[in-house]
Amino acid sequence: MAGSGKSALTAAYLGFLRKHDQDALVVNLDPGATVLPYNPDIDSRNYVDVEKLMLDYKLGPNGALIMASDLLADRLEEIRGEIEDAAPDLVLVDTAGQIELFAFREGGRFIASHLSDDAKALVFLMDAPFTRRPLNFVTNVYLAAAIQSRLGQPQIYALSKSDLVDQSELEQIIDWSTEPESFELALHNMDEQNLALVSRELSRAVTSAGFLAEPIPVSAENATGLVELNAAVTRILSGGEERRE
Ligand SMILES: Nc1nc2c(ncn2[C@@H]2O[C@H](COP(=O)(O)OP(=O)(O)OP(=O)(O)O)[C@@H](O)[C@H]2O)c(=O)[nH]1
Ligand SMILES: [Mg+2]
Repeated sequence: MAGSGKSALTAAYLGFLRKHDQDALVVNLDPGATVLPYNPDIDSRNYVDVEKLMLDYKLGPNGALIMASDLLADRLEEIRGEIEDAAPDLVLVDTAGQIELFAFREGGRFIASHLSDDAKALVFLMDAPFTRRPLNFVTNVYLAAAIQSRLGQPQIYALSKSDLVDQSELEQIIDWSTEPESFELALHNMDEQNLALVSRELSRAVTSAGFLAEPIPVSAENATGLVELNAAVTRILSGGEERRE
């Protein structure tokens, strides 16, 4: 989701990888970004100019970003070429905040599958302070499932900004993710029982389809959880985990 900490985590993970002498490359796929907490090796802003699209085509910011995403897809061969020339061990790709751009439109889906022919893993961020409320948890679970079914890449769940919530709240979110009964109990204790009922049915649909895995608490602020995140990424990229295409 927008503002869930994607760019901050990209910066923290990149720092972690480089500290451990890994040859990592970072790609900024957000053409609308103004300030980034890392220095992109490959930058979508070198390929499309969102401000110019707004002016030239009289578009609003979202219309311009949609157009930018389609234009980027058209230039994917060049971006792929930049990655292939650098031949790094690992490429971190930071996506745009507008989730529908990347996940739900053809351009984003095309980029996600064709950016590289090598193994890929998608890290879905669940913003921990947001996710601690049961209805927000359902929203995240649904978005995660929608992305998984659209992009078809192996997916890792990270609980971002974990420094902003208590340990007990983190444990509760993890319980909700791994034990559907514990989430149903939380819904049962909610005041808005009409919403709880809908949420229960929605979450049952997703959990019974096996979409959710245990989320990994991470903090870009404190650089915590990166060992665990890296282990999960490595497991998928080295083929240790079955790919769901
Ligand atoms: N305390 C804390 N704040 C964080 C953490 N990660 C990100 N933030 C803050 O959350 C805000 C959004 O972070 P970004 O990394 O820009 O989030 P994003 O998902 O890249 O945002 P968009 O690209 O705009 O969708 C910033 O103010 C960050 O400083 C974290 O681990 N801990
Ligand atoms: Mg960002």
